[in-house]
Amino acid sequence: MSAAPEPLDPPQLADLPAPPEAAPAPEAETAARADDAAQAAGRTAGELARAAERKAAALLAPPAPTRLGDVVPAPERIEPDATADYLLAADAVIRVSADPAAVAVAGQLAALLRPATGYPLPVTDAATPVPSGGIALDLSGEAALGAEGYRLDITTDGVRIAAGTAAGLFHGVQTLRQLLPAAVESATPATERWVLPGGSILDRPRYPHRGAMLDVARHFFGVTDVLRVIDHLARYKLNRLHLHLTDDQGWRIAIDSWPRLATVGGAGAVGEAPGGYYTRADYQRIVAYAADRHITVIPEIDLPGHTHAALTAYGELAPDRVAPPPYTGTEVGFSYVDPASERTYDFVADVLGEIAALTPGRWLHIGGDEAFKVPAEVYAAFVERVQHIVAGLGREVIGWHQIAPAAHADRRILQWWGTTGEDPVTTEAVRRGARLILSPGNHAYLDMKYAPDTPIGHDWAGLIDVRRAYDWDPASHLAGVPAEAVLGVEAPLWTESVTTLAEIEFMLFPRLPAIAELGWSPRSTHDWGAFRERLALHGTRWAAAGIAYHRCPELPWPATPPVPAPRRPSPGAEPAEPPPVSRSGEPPVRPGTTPPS
Ligand code: TNX
Repeated sequence: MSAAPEPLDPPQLADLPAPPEAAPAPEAETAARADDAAQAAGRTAGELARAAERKAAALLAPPAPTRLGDVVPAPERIEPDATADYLLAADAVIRVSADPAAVAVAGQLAALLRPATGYPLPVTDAATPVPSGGIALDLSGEAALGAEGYRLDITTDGVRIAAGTAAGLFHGVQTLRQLLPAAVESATPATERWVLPGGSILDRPRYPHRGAMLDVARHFFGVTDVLRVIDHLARYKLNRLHLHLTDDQGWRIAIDSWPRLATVGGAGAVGEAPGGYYTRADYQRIVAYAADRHITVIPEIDLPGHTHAALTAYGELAPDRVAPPPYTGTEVGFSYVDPASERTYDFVADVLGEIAALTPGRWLHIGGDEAFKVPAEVYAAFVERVQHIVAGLGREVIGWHQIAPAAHADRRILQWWGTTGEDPVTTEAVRRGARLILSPGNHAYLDMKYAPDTPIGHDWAGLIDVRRAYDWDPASHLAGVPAEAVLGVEAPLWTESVTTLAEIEFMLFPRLPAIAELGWSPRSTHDWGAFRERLALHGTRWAAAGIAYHRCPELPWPATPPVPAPRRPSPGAEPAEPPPVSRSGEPPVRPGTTPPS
């Protein structure tokens, strides 16, 4: 078995070094002794006096509107302290360790908080950042927090986030954001007391792979849409964006050595929708934006099937050497590049080589699904050659679980999308060393409808309401697969019927946070009743951020979200807040989409 997920020994908050505490205010002491004590704690008497003032102000303030436990995904450990609520003041400073990656996170935090608070929130670096009435981001190298964990302490004197990595600080910032009043999501200054609930959180992910997939091939989504999806992933501590870049209906990335793939193969989409493709610069912009949010892009070139768009551009790759006309329908399984032609392997090597050169991440996804017309032995031999090409590029292979029968390749990963709880072929591949990402079609496929009347989406894997998205355990999902072979979870969004950003958001929210929680939170926190309460509170945040979401009946949405939604909800969504935006008009009906009943 190759590397197992990061070990999870259960640390206690007490196991970790305590944050540097401010010395308690020396009440009945002389000024000189107070100064000595203050200096011992690295603070002047004036600073201590201000800390005491802040403590008094916080005690007089109304309690924080958000509870420390209202975080999604649920943190590993929470210790609330009702006496320690913190009021963010207009003159608060963000102090951060003098490390470029940490300073970048501090800049992101300031950029998150400035629009709604209207506070300047200057960022300054320090050898050992302490809150001093503001927010400290401390890259302290606490090894027990792992590659992505963080510790958050909220006291009347400020907030301290400590982590061993910038990714950990970034995740801590997402938690901090969720603990502020929902109006923090507003793009314009809001009148609000920015009170945070006191206490401590210790948090680390259950799995190293927590992803979402966006199909940009069936319908094309431009760079700004993808960047916004990346923001959504970041909020919920996901760390992988899998881009399904090629399919029968469109090829979406420029390849210099095979230019017609994008210009010809990228021209169309499902139905009448416009095509499009990412230039190299576009793709690099997406990769860099994701990396700034500690998210790795996993590009997928689907092979040998789902390649009709490539064949329209280069007939030489087709078994009959004839370039077919474009395909705009939604059938699957009919196309393939010729596995018997050496030219096909030139194509694969050139394409994967160019993509690898643009992609800093370790993984190349080679698809492998639904190549129904390729005989089994030919298919396995093809996959083995492609695995070899990927290894030659210094990268690790991910493929849909159909690649299981092919010989093992070092560190290869299978992405399970079946709808049953067992599959001997996949189990056998795991026995030979493969590891798994779980995307069970009947729980994690966000292109499935929520309910029979959902205006867009499929139902071949069943209806997936929030409870169904949430109620499964990645560790025991596939019979015969040991828990150590599971790297994590991923929620794919196929876009045969999804045509706009609002529709993407409508399918992601509120289900994406459910999958995110399965990937991040310890199993001991798993509790549908508590989750639905916590998640429903986020509707107010999504409305404030202008995110379209489905107000599905299974969640206890707050009756009157206090923050108005600036954007029109997507078709089928209940209005996010009164006064309602008109739900005029029928949801769009497109080729390949079942009209709503
Ligand atoms: C199956 S899942 C597919 C996709 C479709 C999806 C629709 C997988 C690896 N292949 O080609 O878009 O179903 O739900």
